[in-house]
Amino acid sequence: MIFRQLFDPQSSTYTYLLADPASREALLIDPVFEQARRDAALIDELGLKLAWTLDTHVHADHVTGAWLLREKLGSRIAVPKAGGAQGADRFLQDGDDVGFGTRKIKSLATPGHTSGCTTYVLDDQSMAFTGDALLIRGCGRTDFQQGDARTLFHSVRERIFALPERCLVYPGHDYRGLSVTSVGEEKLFNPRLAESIGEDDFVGYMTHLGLAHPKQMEAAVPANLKCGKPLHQTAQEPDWAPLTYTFAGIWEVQPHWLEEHLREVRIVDVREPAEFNGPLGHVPGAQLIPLGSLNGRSGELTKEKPIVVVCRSGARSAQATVLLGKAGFDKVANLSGGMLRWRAQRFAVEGGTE
Ligand SMILES: N[C@@H](CCC(=O)N[C@@H](CS)C(=O)NCC(=O)O)C(=O)O
Ligand SMILES: [Fe+2]
Repeated sequence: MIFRQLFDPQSSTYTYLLADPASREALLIDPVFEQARRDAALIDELGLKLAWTLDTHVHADHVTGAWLLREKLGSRIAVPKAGGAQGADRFLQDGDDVGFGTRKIKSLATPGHTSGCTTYVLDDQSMAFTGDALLIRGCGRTDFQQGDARTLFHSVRERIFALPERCLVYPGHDYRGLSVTSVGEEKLFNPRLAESIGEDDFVGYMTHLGLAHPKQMEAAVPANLKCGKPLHQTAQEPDWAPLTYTFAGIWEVQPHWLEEHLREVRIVDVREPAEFNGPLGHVPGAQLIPLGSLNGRSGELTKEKPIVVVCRSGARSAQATVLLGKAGFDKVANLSGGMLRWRAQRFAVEGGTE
């Protein structure tokens, strides 16, 4: 199986990508709205087709990417029925399966952090995605969204701890830099829920957590009750060229587009002078500003025309797009593959040798 654990640093949320290598069908558990573009780029680069997004619960601290990914990629949305969210394609109940290729995920109702919390268990019980029911050496709070400590205690002890001890536990969040645990490990070492701890001890612990409400809660909960559909139109994707967004976070333009639109953009070549005038030559009309002096010389550029940045292979110019973005240029893209691909595709150059 193809498996990736992705992280949103803003909310400390984990998103999980699972895919069947033969059919290339994928699903995403707990995608984050602001990371939808990143997730879509990864899915594209791995050659996958996103069949489903699944949410473990109605999140209080971030907006789900479910709606946005359905818009972008045509994936379908599955949510726990008990969470009360509207606008999904499937409403899951305890025991329901969601398939991707030859594999499937089973819903296990594990309420307590919220009343609709669901743990998703892989068909061979090798992995469980516990959302905020069970965290690594911790658990989700129980002081809002119909949270209830006694209910959570029974969900973890009777349902999650009934899974095989070898089953890896992937949580919805981690606030300390931990990434994965197992059922056996949490049974022994969870300071709130280990098998040696009683129900009343747990309830007492949870009653006195004293946490401030999540900063995004007032905006996140209503948005998540609509599967992350925004109230207002979201920021436009760049439309000055058919750009692609890489998993590394870079906007790229293909050489054949640049060749047809040379006059509409400003081309900045960030190689060294010897390379610019060397055997590879340069794109006609390109201006030379070596990467090392780009920060100091970005004042020479105007914002009227979009900027396409070029180097030998596309690596230094990718870095240059980030520098220019920080300097306030919003229409910037990297020439995919740099001069090497430009030459390989036999487009015109100034200077250089045949
Ligand atoms: N400071 C965080 C708080 C996040 C928070 O409360 N997270 C919930 C999950 S939605 C939780 O259960 N946290 C458990 C904990 O912090 O121990 C924020 O503002 O987003
Ligand atoms: Fe949560």
